[in-house]
Amino acid sequence: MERTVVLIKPDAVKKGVIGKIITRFEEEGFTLIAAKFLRLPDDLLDDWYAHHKDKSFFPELKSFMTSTPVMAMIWEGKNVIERFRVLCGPTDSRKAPKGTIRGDYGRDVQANAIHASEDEHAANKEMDLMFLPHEIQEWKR
Ligand code: IDP
Ligand code: MG
Repeated sequence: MERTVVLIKPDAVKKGVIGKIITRFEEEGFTLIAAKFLRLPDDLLDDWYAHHKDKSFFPELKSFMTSTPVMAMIWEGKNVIERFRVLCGPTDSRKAPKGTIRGDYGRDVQANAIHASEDEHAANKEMDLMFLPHEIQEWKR
């Protein structure tokens, strides 16, 4: 079964909407198979956002992403990668329609409430960076 990695980012953690975001995924019928609440290490962020490491906004992005702990999760289900990207909405929260997670809870292009893996390659990389094998629970809803 397909898996994706989600981070509930510091802006959404500060807003107190962790539960509301998780509820959306539960109501869609997806299965939570791993979760932890942690402050992201600096070197993990370098790997996670390697595609942005030369951008001018990278230092600010890192300080935003470490401003509170984040809720990191793996979710499982049919087409979960694509489905979660749709539920999140576009990167820039100001352009994200109401009803999407970023449209409802995000603020701008950086503080956009949530991360969800872009594709299977990213999902595999992010699972390896974030979770140890014994932290992933195999179960069926
Ligand atoms: P995605 O999260 O929708 O996949 P990416 O382009 O992979 O978007 O960017 C990763 C994260 O980097 C975004 O979610 C956002 O928090 C941050 N980011 C992207 N572009 C900008 C920017 O132009 N300014 C500030 N932060 C940005
Ligand atoms: Mg991305």
